Amino acid sequence: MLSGTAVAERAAAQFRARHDSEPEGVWHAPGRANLIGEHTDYNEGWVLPFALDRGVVVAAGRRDDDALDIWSHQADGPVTVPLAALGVGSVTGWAAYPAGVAWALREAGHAVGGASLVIDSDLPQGAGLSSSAAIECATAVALVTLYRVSVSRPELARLARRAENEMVGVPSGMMDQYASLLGEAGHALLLDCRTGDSAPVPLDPAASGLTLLLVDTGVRHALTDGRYALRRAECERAARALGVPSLRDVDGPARAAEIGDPVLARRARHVIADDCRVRAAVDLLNADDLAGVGPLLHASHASLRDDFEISWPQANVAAEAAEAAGALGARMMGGGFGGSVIALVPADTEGPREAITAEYTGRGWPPPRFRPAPPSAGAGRLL
Ligand code: GAF
Repeated sequence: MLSGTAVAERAAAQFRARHDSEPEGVWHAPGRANLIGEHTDYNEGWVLPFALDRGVVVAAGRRDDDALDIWSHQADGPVTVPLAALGVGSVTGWAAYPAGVAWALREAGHAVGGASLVIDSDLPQGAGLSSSAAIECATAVALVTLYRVSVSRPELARLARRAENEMVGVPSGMMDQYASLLGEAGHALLLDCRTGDSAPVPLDPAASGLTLLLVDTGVRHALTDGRYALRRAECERAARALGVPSLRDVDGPARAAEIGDPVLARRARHVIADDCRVRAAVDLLNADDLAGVGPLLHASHASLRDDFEISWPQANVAAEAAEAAGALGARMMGGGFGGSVIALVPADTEGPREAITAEYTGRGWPPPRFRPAPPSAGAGRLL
């Protein structure tokens, strides 16, 4: 994988080759990891994600023909679409993410015009690191800067999410776009998904002699495959069964037992308990006790595996092997059914890495990929 700057330079070179002109700028938006709070965002609860040091870049320039011309290093292209033709269903596949952002900005009344966009990335797709939100957010910061449109970061995050919900058709929550746009180096982002209020929370693993290690299990997932939407619908039914607007409004996981349907009761128990774990994690981080978050990660994984039922064998093996080899806690991360595990490990990561790799090779699985995940800055301009 290339570094962020090398990817930005490759995108700029590709822009020159495609358009015979300099890009007006190159913008970057990171992928995200999530420390804790999974499937809580669309239940109007709390999440604690952070921005990664990898992401998506967009080399961009304005056009005077009121069209979008989109090319991606990671996809077949280009896709060209007149702005006037943008609407739900007008663009499908990967290009729906950037085109959807232009559509959402214009729907909100922002005077964004035509643009040439060359997209590149050093973030693996399908690894649960939110490459789709990174495309949306990099496009969003590029377009508003090109057209000198003043939009706050929270509003940009809401519009990027609208693009994903309506143009792509995934009923995702707001966590990924907020993390990508509002993340800060050395911090996680506490986000209240009902109010949209957010606050940075100190998260500096190196200062505690620790590392947040991402384990890409190699199992690919897509939020578009219907299983994410099914969980969301189950949570809505669980909230109705409890007579509350959303699961956010339930005080503690014990109340889930009031739900007659055992599947819905388990779904609710996970969401309510993970909301509690987010707030416990914030208290620990504010008390400079990152190590204390380890048991919360362990409990969250068990809850995602047994109650929410979205973990997968490679994630379970990675989390268990990491903890057996000295991790303070580990859990599956993201939408589920594939992607990455996040493990809180000692700064010397070799023991857990070797243990996980040995478990994988012993089962005949391809070895996983490891990436340290230092909490990094949110989206901005690179060149
Ligand atoms: C995906 C979604 F896009 C997020 O909104 C969130 O629901 C997450 O899965 C699960 O916590 O990343």
